Amino acid sequence: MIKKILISNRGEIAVRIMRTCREMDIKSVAVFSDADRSSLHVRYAGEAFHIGASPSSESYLAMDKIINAAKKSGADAVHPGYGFLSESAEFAKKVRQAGLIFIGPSSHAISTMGDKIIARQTAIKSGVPVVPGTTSPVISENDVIKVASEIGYPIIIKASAGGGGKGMRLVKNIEELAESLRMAKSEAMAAFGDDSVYVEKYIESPHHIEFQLLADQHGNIIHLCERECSIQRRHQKVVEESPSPIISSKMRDEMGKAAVALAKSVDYEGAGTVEFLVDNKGNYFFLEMNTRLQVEHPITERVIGLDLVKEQIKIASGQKLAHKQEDIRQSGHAIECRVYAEDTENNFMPDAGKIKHITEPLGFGVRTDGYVYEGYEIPIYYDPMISKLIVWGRTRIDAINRMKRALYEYKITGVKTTIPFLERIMNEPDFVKGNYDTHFIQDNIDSLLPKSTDDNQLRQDIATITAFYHYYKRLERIKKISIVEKSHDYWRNYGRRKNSVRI
Ligand code: MV4
Repeated sequence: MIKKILISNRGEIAVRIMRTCREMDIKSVAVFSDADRSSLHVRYAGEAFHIGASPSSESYLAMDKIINAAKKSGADAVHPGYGFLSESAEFAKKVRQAGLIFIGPSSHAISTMGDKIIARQTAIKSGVPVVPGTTSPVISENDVIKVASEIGYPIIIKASAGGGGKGMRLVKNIEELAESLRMAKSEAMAAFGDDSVYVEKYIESPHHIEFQLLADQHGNIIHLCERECSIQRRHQKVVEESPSPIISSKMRDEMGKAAVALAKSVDYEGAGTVEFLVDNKGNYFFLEMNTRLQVEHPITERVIGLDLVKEQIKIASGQKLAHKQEDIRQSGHAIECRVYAEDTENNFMPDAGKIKHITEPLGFGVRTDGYVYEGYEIPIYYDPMISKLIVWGRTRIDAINRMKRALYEYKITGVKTTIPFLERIMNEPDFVKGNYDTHFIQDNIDSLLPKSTDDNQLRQDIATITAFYHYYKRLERIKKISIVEKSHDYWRNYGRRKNSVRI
């Protein structure tokens, strides 16, 4: 029995995990850095341990400090959340060596999937389709030229230690090849200390579609259907939805079975996600496997009706999955918007600072997973994501309309946020039609960012209003009457004052 869990994370995901702990009558332990003393995850937890300075390397990545805190607190288990140490095979191993339960898969599964070349080989062995390309690290320029002549240009060079787009290079023709290979290798070396790269055929306008898995310690694995994650900017997801507008039930079945087969081959345990690229002909290819709970897990929770953190904890305590594949069905439609403290008009620069005011959306079919409150100062040290807004609707269009309503209700002042940008995505005709791929934001950037002509219009309107204001003020002086009310909302008070006149 797990009675106490240390959450080795911060922000919204730490709070989200603790909420489930509370529902399961499990005590939660927070860890925090200098910058997070007044963070909500510290306030929400049963107890909290200060583990170091603000930089992650001193705190949320400091394995020994976290494990010491876990031992001191008497926790039975550690939940790593996402990011930070969640996909560190070494951390999983150290936690277990300390006699604690690591809520996640074996370090073997983590390291197998963390090495993208080994992951690709594992997918091939399990009969899961992969993009045509190399199955071992490429050594020389000639290796690359040889595979490129077999599979045809364009090709993509990827770092084996990478993932999420780091150390990737698109090669359109043989002339670009040598330089791109050098760049990919040096980028990989700088980012991961490992310059192994591999080659794939480049898929032109793919969809990014991922399958959620649950696997218990008794060899049972089920999939919880897909999430459509194609709406992203610079490899950062912005909007996710489930079901995907492009997946038929036949494809869902097939891809789900492929994902389960891959997980079986590494004796997977816990929650995991298998990512696929889907091309415009409906072919799907294994991309990566994420061995953690993901940011976008709530849309799956909403359409499937399961609390994924609760499932993770039950699995980690040795319980069997309570659901069979036949019991799993998507019900309705869920969309998630990620709200970032970023200035969309200034190249999405993070905008740290104090939250002056926040009103979160409420009402039927709306969920927010966040951690900021009025007066809270967003630290500069970590990810600028403030919250996730998740809505459900019976149909996709109901869900879109509900998301627009919820974004309208969402008010945050003090920092700039991506809320207006998300509203424009919800109003973009190709999004509404479900007609989009991974290039959506890039392809529609002009209508998604406020146009300078809008700004000019705004300036003109302000000038016109100002001119009228001064005109009426002069009339008031001359005629000794009141026209311009003090109230901002003049129309509400119209007719209440004896000496006001209609304008
Ligand atoms: C690709 C690809 C096209 N062809 N691989 C980007 C992140 C990393 N996980 C893999 N990525 C891609 N791999 C082949 N063979 C296009 C992308 C890609 C992408 C993938 C998913 C979501 C958004 C993306 C944006 C640009 C490129």
